[in-house]
Formats: sequence, C-alpha cells, structure tokens
Amino acid sequence: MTITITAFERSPDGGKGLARDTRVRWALEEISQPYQVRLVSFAAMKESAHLALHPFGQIPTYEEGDLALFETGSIVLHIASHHAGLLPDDANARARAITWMFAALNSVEPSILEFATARIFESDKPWYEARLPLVVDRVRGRLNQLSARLGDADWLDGAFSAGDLMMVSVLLRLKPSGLLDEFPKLAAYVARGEARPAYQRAFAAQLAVNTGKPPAG
Ligand code: GTB
Repeated sequence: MTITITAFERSPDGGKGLARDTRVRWALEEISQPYQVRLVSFAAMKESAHLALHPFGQIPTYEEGDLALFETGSIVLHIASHHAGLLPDDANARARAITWMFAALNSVEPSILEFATARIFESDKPWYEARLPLVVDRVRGRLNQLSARLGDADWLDGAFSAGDLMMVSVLLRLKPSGLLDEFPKLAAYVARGEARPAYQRAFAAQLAVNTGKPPAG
C-alpha cells in the first residue's frame, strides 16, 4: 500500500532537517519502505482538507490506505510496529525501546523546544536575557541525566531502535545552538545517528525539497 507523508513546501530551516517530517522519513528509510511526499504550504496546512488529516494544522501526516495519522510519535511507532528493524523482538526489550520514544518526546523534547522557541521568537523581548539562562539550565539538566544514562554505550538500550531514532531526532534540534557540544557523549550519539545510511537518505530527500535539486547518488 502506498504511504504518503506531508512535509513543508519550504521548511523555515531551509533544509537542515529539523522539521519533523525528517524523523518519519528516517523511520521509513530504516525499514526500506518507499513513500511519497505531499508538500504543503503554511496556508494549505490551515485549510479544511489538511485539517481533516491533522487537527492542529501541522506537518507531518501519514496516510496508508484507509489509515491517516498525525503526531510523529504515533507515526514512528506505527511504522516500527508493522515492520521488522526498529523494535526488538523480545517483549520487554520492545517495551523499553518504546519507553525511550516516549522519554524523547515527553521528557527531553519539551525543554529543547522551549529553548528553540526562545531563541527564534523571543530574542527581541526585554526579558529574554534574564529568562534564557533558566531555559538553558532546564535543557542542561535533562542532557546531564541522559548523558549519564547513555554512558559509553552506542545506543540507549542495546541495538539501535525507534527509541534512538526519536531521541537523536529530538537532540538534533539543539545543533544550531552549540549546546550539544557541552555533552561529548551525546554529541557522539547524535553523530552516530546522523551517520546511519537511512538518516543520510532521509536528510538528502528533505534537503532536495528545500533546494529544488534532486538528491545526489
Ligand atoms: N507534536 C507534533 C509532532 O511530533 O508531529 C508537532 C508537529 C509540529 O510541530 N509540526 C511543525 C508544523 O507543522 C513542523 S516541525 N508547524 C507549522 C505550524 O504549526 O503552523 C517543527 C519545526 C518547524 C521548523 C523548524 N525549523 O525551521 O528549524 C524546526 C521544527
């Protein structure tokens, strides 16, 4: 069955891979599943046809036959649950990998988003300089804990899983700030994720949309 996802017609990051369609593309590439992409403008995202797929008027969405999904957590879990390669077979290991997906989205991403939002939208506010250290401290706190748990392991719990895919995707949002470099184990973890051929293909595909040039190779 054909899989169709939606992505920004033109991403505000110009193709740095930070928009959330990249994590869905990455999951699909990991399991070698072909997919189509429907590009949507900011205006089209707020129109009824797209709102029927995504109640909050955002990307990405995921369509496969009769099924339409939104929320990258749900989309990646759906993909990982229906194809081998992103979740372990052992039931307990599988539950732990899914736990890491939730941890990425619920315990790590919120402070990172708050930080990114402050840098992008609040830097002209009179209270920005006073607030920023508080926001950064919240991110540092989580990164310290995550780094301690990861230790010298390659991945969070055994082999690479959808939990790592989601965690690396969330941490990537920190790259423009340089904050990740304060945590060498996490920076290396993210680099390992980025080095995966499936991530490379996903990144190239979203970059091609934003540059108008087809992916090389
Ligand atoms: N919780 C949802 C999910 O995980 O799917 C969040 C979806 C979401 O935030 N979508 C964003 C969106 O559609 C795109 S990814 N925004 C448009 C809108 O709300 O009107 C967020 C994003 C946007 C831009 C950058 N960037 O330029 O660096 C990075 C991330």
